[in-house]
Amino acid sequence: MKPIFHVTLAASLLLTNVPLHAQTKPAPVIFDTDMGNDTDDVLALSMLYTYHKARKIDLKAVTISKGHPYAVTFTDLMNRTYGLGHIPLGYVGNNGPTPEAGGYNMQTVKYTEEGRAFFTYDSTLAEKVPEAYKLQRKVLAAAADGSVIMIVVGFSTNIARLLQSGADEFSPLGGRELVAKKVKALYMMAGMFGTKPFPEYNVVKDIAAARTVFEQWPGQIIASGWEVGSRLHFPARSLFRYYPQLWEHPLVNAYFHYKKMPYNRETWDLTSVLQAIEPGKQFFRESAPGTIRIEADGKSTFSEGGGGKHRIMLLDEAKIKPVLARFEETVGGKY
Ligand SMILES: [Ca+2]
Repeated sequence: MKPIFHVTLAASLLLTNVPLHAQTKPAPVIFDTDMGNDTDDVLALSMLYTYHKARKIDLKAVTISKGHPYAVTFTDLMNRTYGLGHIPLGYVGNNGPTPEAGGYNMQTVKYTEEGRAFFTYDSTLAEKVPEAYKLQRKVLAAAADGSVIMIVVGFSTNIARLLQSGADEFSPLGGRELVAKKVKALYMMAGMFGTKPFPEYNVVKDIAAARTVFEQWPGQIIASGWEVGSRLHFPARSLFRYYPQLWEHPLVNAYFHYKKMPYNRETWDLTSVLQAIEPGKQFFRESAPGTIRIEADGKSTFSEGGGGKHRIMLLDEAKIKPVLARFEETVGGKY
């Protein structure tokens, strides 16, 4: 009987060879991105794929806030490349911010070498997917109360539209009530809270939407200001290690298109993903709660206290190395 026992034990170990965290239900996540304006969006999305495959999260939707249709086309190529082509996409529409093509979306999907195309793509996909805030409403309506983690690493356009939305086929609740009921926390890469603040890109491209969100969001907001990710430079060499396909992989292809290699890009968007999904590891500190305000010119300020529900992320010098190491792993598909 002994050998049989061992075989059975080995088989059962194989069957149960899943990480401990998989035993809890993965957290539903909505990722909102201005894909195409900088490479940190691509890296941040690949981190989410890693968490999704490890069943740490359930990536319910990726919504696009860049008003160029190839942002959707490229994001779909990314989803399919990672075997996640079923994850729904939403689009801000061609009237969204930054309607120019950007640095890699179109260049990557159309890329050829010696006449050979590397990728298949759907140039008209943006016309077929739902509007971003509608998809967000659909996901929120179907989720458990207080469960959804929202990560916004572009403009506030889509989530301002979500807040201002009315009852529809998905929910009788208005946007603000729906968010209050379903969203656990909103993690945003937005603003600049360091010394000599300036109007930060994600805010300044749609100031009205950013004001709407910071004034009306009913729940917690954890903001990663420009000053956090600008101190963390993604080691481009790790792409060679984790993505030996190089140009034949859309992530590397996009990274190579965006700037002349080699370069270690700032990791603004990755900081919000890391803090949203692994807050317990304390890669960053969070300030005491307070209020973020957006001035008319797009500058952002944060003041502690006053019963506010906003926090800003803080980075200690000693955490720079461990954060970068975690970025490399999770971008590279290693949980
Ligand atoms: Ca971004």
